[in-house]
Amino acid sequence: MELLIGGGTVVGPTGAFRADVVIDGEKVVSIQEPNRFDPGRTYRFVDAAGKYVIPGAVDAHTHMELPFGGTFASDTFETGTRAAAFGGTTTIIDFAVQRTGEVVQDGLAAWHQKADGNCYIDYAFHMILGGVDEDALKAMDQLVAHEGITSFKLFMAYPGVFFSDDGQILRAMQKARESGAMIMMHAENGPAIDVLVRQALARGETDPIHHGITRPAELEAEATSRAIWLAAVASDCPLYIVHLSASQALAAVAEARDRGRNVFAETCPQYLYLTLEDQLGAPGFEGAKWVCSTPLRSKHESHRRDLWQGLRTNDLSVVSTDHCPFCMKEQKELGVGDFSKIPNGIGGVEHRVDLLYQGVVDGKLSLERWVETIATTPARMFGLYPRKGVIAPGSDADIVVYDPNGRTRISVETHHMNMDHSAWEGYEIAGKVDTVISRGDVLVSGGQMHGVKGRGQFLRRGLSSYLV
Ligand code: DUC
Ligand code: ZN
Ligand code: ZN
Repeated sequence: MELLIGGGTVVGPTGAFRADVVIDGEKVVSIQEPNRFDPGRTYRFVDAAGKYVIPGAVDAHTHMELPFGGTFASDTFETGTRAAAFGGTTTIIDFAVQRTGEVVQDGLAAWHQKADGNCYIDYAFHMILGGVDEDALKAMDQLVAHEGITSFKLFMAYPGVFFSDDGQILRAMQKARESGAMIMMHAENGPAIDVLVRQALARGETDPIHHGITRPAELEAEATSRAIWLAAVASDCPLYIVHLSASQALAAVAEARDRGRNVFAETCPQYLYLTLEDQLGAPGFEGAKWVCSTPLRSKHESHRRDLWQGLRTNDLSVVSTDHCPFCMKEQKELGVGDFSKIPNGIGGVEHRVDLLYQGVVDGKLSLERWVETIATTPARMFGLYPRKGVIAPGSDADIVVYDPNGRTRISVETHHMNMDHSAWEGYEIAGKVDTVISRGDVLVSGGQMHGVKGRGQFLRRGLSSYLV
């Protein structure tokens, strides 16, 4: 029986209009004038009166079970995708990992094994390259041609762990340029950061706030510029800067885009709302909850204002979470007395749709731009469009009914992520995820999960829609 989402306002990047959406099986079949449904047919009905009907959100940056700092990110694909669904995200793109010294295809196979049969929502992978050598370069072509993986993350940070030097980066960019793949860059100058970290620890500066102080905005800006120029040398290789947090890095991206370069960037909710002083600088060891890289920036500088502006001007095209949760107990605690040992990451896969909707309520984003940055652009950026990211005939029926009259209060008591704290404890949002539909299944309604683990499918991705 067809499913009809009736009486709502359908929102997409180009506008919002009253319409009913009809779903047959896993696909959207029509978007039609309200109340004009065929009287001779019976439908299952989702009442969207007074609510927004938006494409299921696509989180292009998550790290389920990431090995990091001697431990693993605390959400599995099971717990993480379930939490994502509660928050209105119906697709994640997670980062498969090639550890240094490991064969790329082995790293990918291990990631499939973690995810296969465990996901509540659809998922795809980027590939982290922990070592660019001849084999890895060949593997890039193979992954693009045969595995549906068309983006590769490199690190200018974390020497000895994921770090690639400039020569390795250039070679990977040249390879990506040939196939049309996207290079995703963690842009921070790791060797310089390591010097500052050692100096701070030698001075006895061990609290979590020093994680942020030793990763200054200048070293994000420097690495971002260097990545942009290396991509230019690689004949304008497509480049996507992940988790951009600093105004100076944003300026480098904006300048490159003004020069017509294939340069894109994302930011994350934590950089739009949270700060070095208020969160990372919380008393005692509390600040460890907000240790992530790139770090939260100072509230006395213009970062947050500039990031919101960058979202409006499209110099920031995407909002992802960089969901990388660690519990305080036994995980973040590894860094008591030495901030450099705190596993880096914030969990937020459940909250991105709400947190960005608050930007609409606050007048910082339009309704259309909200949908574009959380759903449509990530789908287009990473080769999932038009299957994902849009409500259109033929697209997957991944749909969120969002209630602008509802309220959401974020707390560890009510979230679904596998974390013993919330980075967003007490945050109130003037809106609420009402119903979440994934490939035609009503996954979440009435605050309950109706889906089962393992229903989520692996998505083979094409090339980015933004490249000519
Ligand atoms: N940043 C984080 O905060 N966590 C995992 C890896 C990264 O780049
Ligand atoms: Zn990163
Ligand atoms: Zn990340």
